[in-house]
Amino acid sequence: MIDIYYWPTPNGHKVTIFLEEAGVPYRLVPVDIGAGDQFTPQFLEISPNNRMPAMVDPDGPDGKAIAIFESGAILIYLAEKYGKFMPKDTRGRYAVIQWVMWQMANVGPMLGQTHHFRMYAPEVLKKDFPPEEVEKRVKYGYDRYSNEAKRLYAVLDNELEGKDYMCGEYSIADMATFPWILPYKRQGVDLETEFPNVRRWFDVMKERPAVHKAIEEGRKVGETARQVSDEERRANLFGKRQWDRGRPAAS
Ligand SMILES: N[C@@H](CCC(=O)N[C@@H](CS)C(=O)NCC(=O)O)C(=O)O
Repeated sequence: MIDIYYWPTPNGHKVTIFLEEAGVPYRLVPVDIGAGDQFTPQFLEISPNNRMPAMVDPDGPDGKAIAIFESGAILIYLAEKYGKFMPKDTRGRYAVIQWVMWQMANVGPMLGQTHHFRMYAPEVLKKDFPPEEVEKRVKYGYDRYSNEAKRLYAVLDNELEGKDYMCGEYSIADMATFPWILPYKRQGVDLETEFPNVRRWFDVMKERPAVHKAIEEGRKVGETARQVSDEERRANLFGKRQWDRGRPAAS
């Protein structure tokens, strides 16, 4: 059975949405990123960038196990293995792959930074600075990534004009992008008035039973989160480097 090294985050949801949609059995191996599981030697063996999700398929292309990290690579692998959610002709295939790459290179990293500067940076800074100073320090990143978020929503909105899904047919491009749009309110985005095509697509995606199930399964995994101090959680998520976990420091 396919093992997904997983925590209920947008990048994790992408993969479970595919597996639920395709009806492929899988097992979730929790990687509690707040508690630092992403730094264990066993996990780094399959995901050297210390990020989840990662996948181990015991039944790889040559009959041997294969490990893959990066959610976009996992989606492409699964789409090819199961012959689903990606067209087979070269033109259609690359139409989907380019939007998966767009999500991976833009939507994930930029909206991740949007979350960081709108939510986490103020939380971290308020430990050391008074509110006016926090606001001053956070403002550049806050504005920069909130604007970038809107730019990306506009790109998506244009692409969805007159279409049910990003590439016409439902595909891994939608599965990759939707989980990052789910927390749109946190990104300071108003779907209703500014991005009507995204709103329509969002509502369709949210109602898909497999999407629902994937997010629900994720919620259950989230309930297993271990108790760690705020300080430890922040260090794991925003500061820790692999060499803090036993690797020699760079000189
Ligand atoms: N480009 C990677 C990004 C993965 C990623 O950033 N995962 C986050 C959670 S969404 C993570 O593992 N964070 C742990 C950490 O920051 O140490 C992918 O799409 O798989």
